[in-house]
Amino acid sequence: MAPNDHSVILHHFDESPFSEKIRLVFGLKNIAWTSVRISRIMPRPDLMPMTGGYRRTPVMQIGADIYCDTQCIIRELERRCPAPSLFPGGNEGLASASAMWTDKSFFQNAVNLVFGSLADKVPQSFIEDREKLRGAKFDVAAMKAAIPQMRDQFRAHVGWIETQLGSGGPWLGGGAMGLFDINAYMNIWYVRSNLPVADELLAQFPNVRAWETRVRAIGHGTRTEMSTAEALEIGRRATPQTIEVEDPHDPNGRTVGDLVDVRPDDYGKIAVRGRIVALSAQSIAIRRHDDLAGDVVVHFPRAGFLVTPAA
Ligand SMILES: N[C@@H](CCC(=O)N[C@@H](CS)C(=O)NCC(=O)O)C(=O)O
Repeated sequence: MAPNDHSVILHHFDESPFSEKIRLVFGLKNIAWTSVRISRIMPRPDLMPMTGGYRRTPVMQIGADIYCDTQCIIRELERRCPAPSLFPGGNEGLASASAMWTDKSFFQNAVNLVFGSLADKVPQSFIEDREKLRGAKFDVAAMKAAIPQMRDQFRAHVGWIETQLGSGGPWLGGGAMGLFDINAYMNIWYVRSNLPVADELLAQFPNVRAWETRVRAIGHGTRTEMSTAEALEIGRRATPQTIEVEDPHDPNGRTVGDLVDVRPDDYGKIAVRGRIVALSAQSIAIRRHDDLAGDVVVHFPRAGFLVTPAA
C-alpha cells in the first residue's frame, strides 16, 4: 500500500545509533512508519534539497515538514502520538535533558571505542566523509591508542545506568519504559552492534544486561520501505502544515518572518537559511524554498544549535 503524504518517513541507515533511538520510539508507540534508507556517507542528493544542507542522520519527514535532530523528532512524535507516553512517570525535563549526556560525552566515548577497535577496517571513504563532518581529523590510529581509556570511560557511563536500574527499575524512570531508557540504550546498542568485546565490557552489569533485553523486545513498530526519490516527490507535492507561532520570551527578540541561519554547534555545522515560522524555547521552524523540494518547513531543536541573523 502506498503511504499517504502525511505518514511518518524516517531518512536513516540501519547502522545509525541515533536512528535506533527513533526506531525504538516507533516500537514503543507502535507507529507504522516509512523507512527511507540513505547512504552512510554523502552525497545524499534527494535529501539535501529538503533539509537545506543539514546532513546528520536521522531526519524525519512528514509531507513538507522536515524534522532535524533526534531531540526535535522525538518531541514531534510525542506531540502527534501521545500514547503511550515517553514520560510515563513524569520526569519529562530530566529525561529530555539526558540526551545532553547520552548524545554527547557518552556517544563520543562510544564512537572512539568503536572506531578505535575497528581501526584498520574503516574504509578510507568513510574516514574522509567524517573528517568533513567534524571539520577535524578522524584519527583512527589515535582512537586505537586510546582504547584503554575509552574502556574506562565506557564502564563509568554504563555504571550509572546499572546504579539507576538497581535503585528502582525495571526501567530508568521507574515502572514503565520511556525516553530515559531509549537515550541511554543508544550507545549500548551501538557498541554491541559493532564490537564482539561488548559481552566482556557488560559482563559486570547484570541489571543493564537484563534491561537491554527488555528494551530490544519493544521492536521498531511497523516498517515499510520507500526510495529517496519517492520521498522527495512527496515533499515536493505536499504543503507544510506548521502554523505560525511567536515566542514573546525569545531572549533575542526574534520574530516570525526573520531571515536566519540555523546550524549545529558541535559537528556538521552547515547553516540552513530560512524565514522563521514558529519559535519556542525548545524549537525553531524555518520556511525555505528549493527548486527540487518546493516549499518546505525545516524544524530544529534549540539546545545544541546556533541561530544567527542571515547576513
Ligand atoms: N544530535 C544529532 C546527532 C546525529 C548524529 O550524529 N548522527 C550520526 C549518524 S548516527 C551522523 O549524523 N553521522 C553523519 C552522517 O550521517 O552524515 C541527533 O540527535 O540527531
